[in-house]
Amino acid sequence: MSIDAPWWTTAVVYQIYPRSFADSNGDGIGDLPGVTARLDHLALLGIDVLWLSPIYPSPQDDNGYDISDYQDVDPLFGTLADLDELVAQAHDRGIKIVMDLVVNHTSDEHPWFVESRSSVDSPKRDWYWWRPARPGSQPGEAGAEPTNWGSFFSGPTWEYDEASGEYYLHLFSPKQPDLNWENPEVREAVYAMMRWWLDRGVDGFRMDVINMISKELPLRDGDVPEGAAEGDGSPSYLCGPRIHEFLAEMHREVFAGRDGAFLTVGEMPGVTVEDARLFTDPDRAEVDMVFQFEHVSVDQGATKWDVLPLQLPVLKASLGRWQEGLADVGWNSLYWNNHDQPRVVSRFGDDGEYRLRSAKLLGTVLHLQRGTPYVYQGEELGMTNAPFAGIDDFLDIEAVNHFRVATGLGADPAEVLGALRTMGRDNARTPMQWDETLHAGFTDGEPWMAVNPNYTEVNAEAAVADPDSVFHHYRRLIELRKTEPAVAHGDLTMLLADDPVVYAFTRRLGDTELLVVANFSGDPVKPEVPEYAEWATGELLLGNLTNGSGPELAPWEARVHRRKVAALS
Ligand code: ISL
Ligand code: CA
Repeated sequence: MSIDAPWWTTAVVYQIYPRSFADSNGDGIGDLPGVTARLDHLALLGIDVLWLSPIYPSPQDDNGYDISDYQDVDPLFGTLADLDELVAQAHDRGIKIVMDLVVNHTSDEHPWFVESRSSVDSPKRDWYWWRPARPGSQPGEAGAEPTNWGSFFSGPTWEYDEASGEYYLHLFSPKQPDLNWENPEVREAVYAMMRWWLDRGVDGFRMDVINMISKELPLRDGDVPEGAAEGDGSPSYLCGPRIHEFLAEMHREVFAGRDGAFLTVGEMPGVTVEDARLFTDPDRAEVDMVFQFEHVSVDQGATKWDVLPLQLPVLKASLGRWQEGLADVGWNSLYWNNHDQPRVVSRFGDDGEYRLRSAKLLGTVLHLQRGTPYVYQGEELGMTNAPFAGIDDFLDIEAVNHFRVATGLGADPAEVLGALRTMGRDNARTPMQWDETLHAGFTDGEPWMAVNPNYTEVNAEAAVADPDSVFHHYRRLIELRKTEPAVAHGDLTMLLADDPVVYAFTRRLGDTELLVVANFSGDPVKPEVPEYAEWATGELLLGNLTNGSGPELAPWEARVHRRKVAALS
């Protein structure tokens, strides 16, 4: 069957967080030669694209998401020549490279910002968001900030610059000032930089918080949620009035008319299905797909630190709505994990007795949906959250600031720590577990962050050697996307919406129908799927138990069945 669809509809992307992937020179920090040396692991897994988290020169306030030079490599990670070598070696293996594009903000040490801050008359003053103090208040005093917004990393979004008597905007850390996309010079500089990377041979971009680049003018106070110290500025900066215009312009200026097969994915906290239809409609030429956040917020309350138990029907309803919403227009990205999320086997699975089985189940449920799957380093091994003993074990700026501010306001330190252990981003950032030698084979030196002690059991070498491992299950899932067209292109129908433990859906393309059934619990269950007895005696395309059969699913069992049906005309 020949299907006319973009190349990335059958692709799988693997995300690397370079600092935690593989260290080649013993300084304890992962680097580019380390990645290159491990490309065969990725080739064996069968992925098509590698997304590299930022490797640019950076003061590392937010581990590289604070960039001080967009057109070089931080010595921590290597050189431009190392990057060229990685691109060449990846291309040799048929793997594309997607760079992280962090252009909502720069580092405060980027020459653009240094120049901007140097004087109110600087030609680059307007490249960032400078504002005077709130009328009637004393510049620099608490409450004098131009708006009442709280930042993602605690504290106000405004930093006072004594020299000029004005404030600059930073939605994230004070070392991450927001660029002013209203200024056409900013946009042109960003597009030129993107073209430079494509000319160098990279294959696309993952665009950091790209739905925050258009701010609604004038900037104004946000509502203050109950119990919060600061206002919610998000209505002013999420999917602002010019966001579609900017992304269409970016596409025109950077990609239009260029030969090659590229991938663009926009990270978009707070994006709705309706917005995403517009962003990913091929006729509008903005981005290929977006990262939405709804399904990784179902276990969170008013803030991410307000941890709620997973309710499977809520998760299913969310993912099901995105499947339906982007069925006829646009395209989904599919992910459980990235460098900002806790490990999924600890979050939605069982990282104890059923670690292997539940990790495979989660991979199955995700990869059998319609969209482009993303695998985050270590997910293919079933890596788990880390046993952080105390606050000193947390290194992420978000965690460190949250602990300081929350306990300063009187929160119980034990409770704050509990939330950090469950939701903290550090869980994703412990070093990749390669083998059972000291520091899991990640480094010959002292790792920048402690290795999860379970590496003696959970590591790539053991997983590759074991045909029943999570690794080989992911390898089979990735292969299935290429060999069974219904996986990439079939339509999707959710089943058993209210079932508290069974995740079930069908996929259909032509005369092929697939059924995915998965038991999200430690008890056996009979799925109430219509005609399941027949399905169960038919073809088992893939499962996470060697001998899965019969009408009942074992604890954390997942099955993919296939049957032939009358083709829809
Ligand atoms: O993890 C989060 C904090 O609760 C998210 O809100 C995260 O900050 C958001 O998804 C944006 O993430 C991206 O931009 C940040 C950077 O810290 C993250 O690592 C990056 O993925 C600022 O550049
Ligand atoms: Ca290193």
